Amino acid sequence: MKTVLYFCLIACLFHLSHHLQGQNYCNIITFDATKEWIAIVNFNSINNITGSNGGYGDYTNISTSITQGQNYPLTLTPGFANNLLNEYWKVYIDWNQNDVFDTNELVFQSNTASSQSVSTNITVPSGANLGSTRMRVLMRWNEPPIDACTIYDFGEIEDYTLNIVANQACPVEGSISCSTPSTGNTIGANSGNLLNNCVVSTDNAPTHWYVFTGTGDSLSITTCSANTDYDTKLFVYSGDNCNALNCITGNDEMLSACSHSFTHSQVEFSTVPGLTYYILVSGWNTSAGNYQLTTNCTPTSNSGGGNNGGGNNNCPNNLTLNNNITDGTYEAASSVSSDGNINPNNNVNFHAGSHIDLLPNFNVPINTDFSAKIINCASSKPLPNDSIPFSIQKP
Ligand SMILES: [Ca+2]
Ligand SMILES: [Ca+2]
Ligand SMILES: [Ca+2]
Repeated sequence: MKTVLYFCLIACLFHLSHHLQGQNYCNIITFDATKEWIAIVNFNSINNITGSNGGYGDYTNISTSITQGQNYPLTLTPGFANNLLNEYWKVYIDWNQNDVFDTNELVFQSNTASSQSVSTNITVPSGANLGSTRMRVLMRWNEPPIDACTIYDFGEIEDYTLNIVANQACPVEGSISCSTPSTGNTIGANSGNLLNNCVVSTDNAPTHWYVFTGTGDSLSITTCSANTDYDTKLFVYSGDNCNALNCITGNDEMLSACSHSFTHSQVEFSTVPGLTYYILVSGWNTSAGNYQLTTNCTPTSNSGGGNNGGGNNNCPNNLTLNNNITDGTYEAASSVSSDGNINPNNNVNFHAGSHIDLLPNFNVPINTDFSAKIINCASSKPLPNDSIPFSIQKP
């Protein structure tokens, strides 16, 4: 029945390649949208009701504004000429605005074929580039669309424009990576004074925000540089969005560790793969100026024996701590999911390969056990999430 439609191959190829001329995005070629098509695209303020567009609907003149870090519902509805048919969907958004729908920019794919509407929620990445970009909706009969560009047989594609705007609680300058320095100037920037103190006071200085997606490495970030010309502070938070951030670490002065100025700052912490970290470049009191952020990622390694090589997230067989701790048994401290200090009287979570230090004033209740829960590690001895005892060395 549908084979006859392949006869229009040449005509359709010509038609669509002509239709898409002048666009930077990959061309798309569909063969037939006479039996089924994209009928409704509903995303934030977009509610576009259409019939068959002959395989491609260019609705880039229709746009909606969406905010970094926020969620938006998306509902897609197929339309049919006659019988209901089962359709698969994919949606891409070019978050980094490089005119390519990268594989990690697939924001939705339906798992089953359906003749009904499908719905999902789209989260705008905190590090999505600000400004105008493209959303592409693909619908294909009976089989999932292969990618954002590949030729297929029955269905339709529609393009829309999205305007990415900053979250005013933490307007993000961009993403930082493991090894590429970032430079900026905070003079005249928004203040980050809505946040609670995080290790050091947050003050009222103008701020810049960055995001970093966890790699599992230990990440160090410093403003120590000849290109930094003011008294900086650095803060690191994690969270789903910047309206609900958790303090990871903060620093004001590097002191003698920075050869350029003792007022520059440095933080280091273990990252959880895939977790979003918010990096706040701030200043002491109301200080502002030029800065250079230098980043360095190193595979994490724990302080004890038994780890099967650094950075591979294998569960360690045992851990030892080389700290100046008095004899006795110990109650573990607050959950830490990264390198850091253990605070008194809590239990400890940390990631395989993390390094932890006990503070000199670590509280040691008598007759209590000290244990750590190893999470996010790969081997079976001990099992992930098993608690294993620390071996504490005598001073
Ligand atoms: Ca349509
Ligand atoms: Ca892209
Ligand atoms: Ca400082």
